[in-house]
Amino acid sequence: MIAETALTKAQYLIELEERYGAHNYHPLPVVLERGRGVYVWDVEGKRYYDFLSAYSAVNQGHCHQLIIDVLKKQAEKLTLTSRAFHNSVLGEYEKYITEYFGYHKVLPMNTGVEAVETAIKLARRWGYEVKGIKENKAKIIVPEDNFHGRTLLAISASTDPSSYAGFGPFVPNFVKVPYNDLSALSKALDDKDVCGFMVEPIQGEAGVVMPDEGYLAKAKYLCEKANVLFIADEVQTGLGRTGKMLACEWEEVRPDILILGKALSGGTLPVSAVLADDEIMLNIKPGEHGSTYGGNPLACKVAMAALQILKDENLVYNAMYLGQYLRNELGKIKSPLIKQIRGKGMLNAIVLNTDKKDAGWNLCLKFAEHGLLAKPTHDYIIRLAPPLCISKEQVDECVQIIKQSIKEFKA
Ligand code: IF1
Repeated sequence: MIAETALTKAQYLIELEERYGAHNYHPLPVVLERGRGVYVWDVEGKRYYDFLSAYSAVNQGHCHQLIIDVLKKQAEKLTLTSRAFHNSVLGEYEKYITEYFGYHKVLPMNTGVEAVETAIKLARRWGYEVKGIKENKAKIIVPEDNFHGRTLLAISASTDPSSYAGFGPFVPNFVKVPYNDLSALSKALDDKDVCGFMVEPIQGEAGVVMPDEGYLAKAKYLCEKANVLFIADEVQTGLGRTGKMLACEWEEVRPDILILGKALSGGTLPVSAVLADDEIMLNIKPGEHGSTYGGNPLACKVAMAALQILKDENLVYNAMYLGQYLRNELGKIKSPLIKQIRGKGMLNAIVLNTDKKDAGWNLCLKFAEHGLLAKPTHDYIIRLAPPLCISKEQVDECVQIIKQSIKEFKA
């Protein structure tokens, strides 16, 4: 038993998680109970700016009314049939999303990592059926320091021991090359057994790491030359986050396989998708891949609303414009603690000039004290990624919070 009386409500709820939940996370000591737009409130009623946006899942803002309305309405009607039967929303959604992104077909899944798995299966199948790779020989090239999720396949692609160590044996045939290194990629592409190159246009977990301008476009060109599929993991960078609908658009790259997730549901339920043309998609036949919840009518309705909002509310432009403004304003803060401000659109990071392991964590505690939530990655990098519906006035207020926090901060 955990005695409720001696603790604050927040402490009690944290205790419960600690006691009964697996210890696979180390959250900031804030317990949230409500959200709206760019704001979240904790159980004591304190309001915060959300500068994590559930790792970019709530680009449209928390509890967007239109998404909630659509969700409620469809939830009263029909939520899940499985794919054993047709449902009255799936086809409409498939038409909508393929026209939205300009692909022949979509394969609906739930979480981001499932969409990653799907993309790899598609690429391998294409490798065998179309490219003519010998059975079980297909290879996938991935950059180092990638993050694609937590399944055995995704961690097999990882070069971060905190993701993969102690979980082997791993899925074979991932070829790892340095990110942003075209000559390493080019060499790896010489191998005729390679069927795909999977890349994040900006590496999120690595700390908002941006490749040099031209990297994606040249990588795409090299892939085409080598008859290898260019697979973009836009689970985090897609759907307006970086100031374009897709981050690949910054270099006018059209991925052969496009992976989406997170904000596809505006933070309401796990909805992911893989988009590709027929030559790739139709190599998977009935019974060869799927998921109980993938393509459920509730998810389909929500996804259409979530995508429509990005356009109707001009959120992509807002992300580009205010992202630039945010970096500019942060750049004016004079502090020896700040090493670099970087990012694209509303996917940004402050890199701290320190070797103290808990500096990022402690600064985020300061932010929280002043009403802004963010989370450090790799100890000294703080990601700043608010919902895309943020206003200029709100950005101004947040810059003041960040400025004040840094001023008060003692590493
Ligand atoms: C966690 C980071 C973000 C992703 C890309 C696929 C997935 C993700 C590019 C899998 C997921 C998450 C998951 C979250 C932390 C997080 C994250 F900090 F690790 F790097 F977003 F920045 N591809 N990213 O970023 O999607 O299966 O989770 O739906 O707690 O693990 P998922």
